[in-house]
Amino acid sequence: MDVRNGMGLRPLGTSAAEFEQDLLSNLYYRRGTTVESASTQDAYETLALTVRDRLAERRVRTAAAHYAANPRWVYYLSAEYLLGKQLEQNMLYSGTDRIARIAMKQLGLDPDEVEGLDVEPGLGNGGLGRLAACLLDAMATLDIPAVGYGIRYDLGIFKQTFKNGAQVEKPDDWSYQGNPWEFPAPDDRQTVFFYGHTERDANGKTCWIPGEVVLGEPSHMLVPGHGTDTVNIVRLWRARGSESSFDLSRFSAGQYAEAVDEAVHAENISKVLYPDDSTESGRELRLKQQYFLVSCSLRDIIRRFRLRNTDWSEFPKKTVIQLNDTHPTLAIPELMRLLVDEEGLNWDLAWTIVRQTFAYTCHTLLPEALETWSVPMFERLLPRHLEIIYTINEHFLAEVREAFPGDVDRVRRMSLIQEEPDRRVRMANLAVVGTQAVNGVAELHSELLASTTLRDFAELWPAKFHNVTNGISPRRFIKIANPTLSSLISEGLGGDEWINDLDRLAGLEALADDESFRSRWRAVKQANKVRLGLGDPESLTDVMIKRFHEYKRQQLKLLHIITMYHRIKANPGQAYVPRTVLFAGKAAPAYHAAKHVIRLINAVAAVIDADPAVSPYLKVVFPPNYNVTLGSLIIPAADLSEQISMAGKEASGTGNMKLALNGALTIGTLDGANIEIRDKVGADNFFLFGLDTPAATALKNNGYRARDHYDRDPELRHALDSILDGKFLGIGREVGESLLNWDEYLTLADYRSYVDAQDQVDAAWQDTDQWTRKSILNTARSGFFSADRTVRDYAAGIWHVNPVKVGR
Ligand code: 7GP
Repeated sequence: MDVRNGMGLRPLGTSAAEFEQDLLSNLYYRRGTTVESASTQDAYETLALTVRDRLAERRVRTAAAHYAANPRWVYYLSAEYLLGKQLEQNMLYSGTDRIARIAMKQLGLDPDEVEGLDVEPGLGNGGLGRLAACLLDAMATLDIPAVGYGIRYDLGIFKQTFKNGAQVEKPDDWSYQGNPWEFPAPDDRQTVFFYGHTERDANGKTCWIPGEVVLGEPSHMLVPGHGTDTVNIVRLWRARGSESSFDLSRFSAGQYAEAVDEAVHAENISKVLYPDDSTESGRELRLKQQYFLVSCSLRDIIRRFRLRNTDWSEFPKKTVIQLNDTHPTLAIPELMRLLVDEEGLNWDLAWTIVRQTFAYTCHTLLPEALETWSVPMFERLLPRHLEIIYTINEHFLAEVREAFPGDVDRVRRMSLIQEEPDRRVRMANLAVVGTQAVNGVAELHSELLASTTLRDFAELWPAKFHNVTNGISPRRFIKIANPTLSSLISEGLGGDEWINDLDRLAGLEALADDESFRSRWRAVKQANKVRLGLGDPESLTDVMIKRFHEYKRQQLKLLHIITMYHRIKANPGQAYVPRTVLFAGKAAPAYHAAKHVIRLINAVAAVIDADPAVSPYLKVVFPPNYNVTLGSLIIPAADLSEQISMAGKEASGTGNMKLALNGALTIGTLDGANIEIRDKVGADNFFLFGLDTPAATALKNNGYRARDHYDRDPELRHALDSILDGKFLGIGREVGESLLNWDEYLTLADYRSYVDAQDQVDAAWQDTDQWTRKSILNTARSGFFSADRTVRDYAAGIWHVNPVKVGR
C-alpha cells in the first residue's frame, strides 16, 4: 500500500542527483534562500528536512499499517529521553548517508561543517533517559507499535563547564535555533488541571473543581527502525498558558510583568529538566511536571484508543503502559479518575482495567532515590488523586491484612502512605500495587529488589516480579559511534547483518587468534584515540564515564591515580605502563560531595601535568559536559572500562555494556550488569575486584571502620594523607575527611583489592597480543546486551505484544 502514491505524490528519489534537487527545493521553499546566499544554518536545516522527508514517508505508511492492524500498543512513559543527535542516525536509517554527502559536495557545501550544527537534545540526566532512547530505537527496529511520551523541556540537562576546576552549570537552550526534527501537533493539545477541591454531586459522584488550567502542546520526533520501514514517534509535551492567562487589562494599565504572570507560571512546568539522578528533589514544580506528563499522555492514549475501539474492557488488550521508574506513576490514579469520575465505570471494573494496563520498571536500589511526596503538598496540588490513592490503599491494605493476619508492621511498611516522621505518598509502593508487572534492570538488581527494597511486595505477589536486563542500541553505540570498527567487523563476518542480530558477533571469536585481524583491531582502537584527541595512542586509555555519585566511587579511581603518582615519584627511573585516565560526567548541582570529587580530580590532573617526572606515564583528562555525543567519541577509544560501584548499589549500568561492545576490558565489582558481562565475556577477560553484595552488607552491619584500612595500608594512608594535607592545590579535604571518617560506600575497604587488580591490568597490557585477543572476545561476546534482546524480553514476558510489519 503506497499511501504516498495514493495521494498523488511523487516518490522521493534515491539517487544523489535527486537528493540534490530536493535539497535545493527545500532550501528555496522552506528556508526562502538559495545555495549562493545560504548560511551554514540554512544548509543544516535544509539537509535535516530533506532527510526527514524520507522518513516522513515511512511514518505515514507506518501509521496506516498500525491503524489497519488495531494492535496492542506499547506506550512508554518517561520523564527523560536522551535521544542523542538525530542527523547521523536518520541519514543511516533512511539510507541517505552516502547520497546526502555527495549532494552536499556537489552544491559546494562542506558536509562536516553542515552536519556539525546538529544539536543533541539533552532531555535526560543519565542511564534512565538513555535507556528510554535505546528501547524506542529497538522497538521500532523490531516493528513493535509504540509511542514514547515525555516532556519537551525548554532547557535540557545543564551544560557543564569548569571554573578553577569546579563544576559550573550553564543553561542548555538546546532548541533556540529551532529543531528541524520536530513535528508540532497543535490539534492534539490537551488541557491539564491543578489545585482546587473536590465536590460530590446528588448522585454521590465526585468531581474535581480545579484551581489552575494549563495547556499541553505536543510535538513529536520520528523514531525510525533500522532495516525496516517502521517509523514510530516520541511525543513530547510543552506547557502553555490557556487563552485567558494573558491579562489584557493589566497590560493596558502598564503592568507588563503581572499581565503575563499566569502564562509564565504555566510555562514554567516544562521550562527545565530536573538535574537529579537518584536523589529526590522534593519540589512542587517537579510533581507538577509529573502530573502534566501523565495527564496529557493518558488523554492522548485514550484518544488513540477511541479511533478504533469503543469498549473499555478492550482497553488493556490494546494498551500496555510502561512506567519508566516512578516519575510517571501518577498515571495510575489519573486513569482511575478518568474511568470512574469521567467515564462512570464502577471502581472494581476500573481497578481491574488499570492494573492490567500498567507495568513498572524500577531503576534504583538507593532508598533515598525512592520518590515520596508530602501529603499536604500533594493534597493541595492534586486533591482528587489523593482521595483515589487513599481508596486504593484501603482496598490494598485489606488484602495485606488478609494474607498476613496480625502483621501490623508489614501493613505499616506496605502502606501507600508513610506516617512517620511525616505523612508522605510512597510512589514506588503505588507503582507496584497498580501494575501487572514490576521489573528490575539486571539479574542482581531484580533479585535485590525482591529480597530487600520491595521484599514485602514480592512476598505477597511473587509472580509479579520480573527481570529484564538492560541493553543498548548497537546502531548508535557501535555502528554510528565506531564506524571503522564496524567496517572491520563486517569484513570479518562477511556482512553487516550483525547490526540487527548482535549475537552474530560470536563469529569474531574465530578471528581473535588471527594475527593480522588483531593488528587491524589494534589500529582501529589507536585511530579512535587520535580522533578523540588523546596524545599518545600507545597509552592505555582508562575511562570512567558516568554521572558523579558517591556510590559509583569516582573517589576510588582517584585514590588509585594518586597511588600511581606516588609510585612514580618514589621510583622515577622505572618503566611504567603509560596510562591516560579519562573522566567524564556531571554532578547534580546541589550534590556537594560529588562536586568536591570533580574539583579534586581536576586538581590532581593539574598537579600531575605539571610534574615532568610523572607526566610521561600518567595523564588525567576530564573533558567537560559529558553527553551522548561525547560518550560516542570516548567509548570507541577506551581500553579499560571502570565499573567500580559498591556492590549492591548500581542497578545495572549501561555504559559498561557500550564499552565492552567496543572492545574495552572491564575492571569491576560484582554489581549490576557487570556480573552478566563477566559471565558472557569470561572471567579471564574481565578484571574482578572488591567485596560482593553479601560481604559488603555484612561489613556495614558489623560496624565498618574506614580508619582501620587507613591504619593498616601504607599506600592507602599515603594517598589519603596527601589529600588531607592539601598536596593537590589545597583542594579535596572534604573528600578525604568523608572517606576517613565515614566512607558510606566502602571505598577504603575495596582499595587494596582494586589497586591489586589494576596491577594485573598493567601486566596484561604488556602482552599486546593477549590484550587484543581479550578485547576482540569482549566484543564477540557482548551480543546479549543489544537493546533488541531487551525489547524481546519485555515483549515476551511483560507486554505480550506482536510486531506489525509495515508494507511497501
Ligand atoms: C539508572 C541506574 O543508576 C543505572 O544503574 C541503570 O543502568 C539505568 O538507570 C538504566 O536502567 N538510574 C537512573 O538513571 C536514575 O535516574 C533514578 O534513577 C531512579
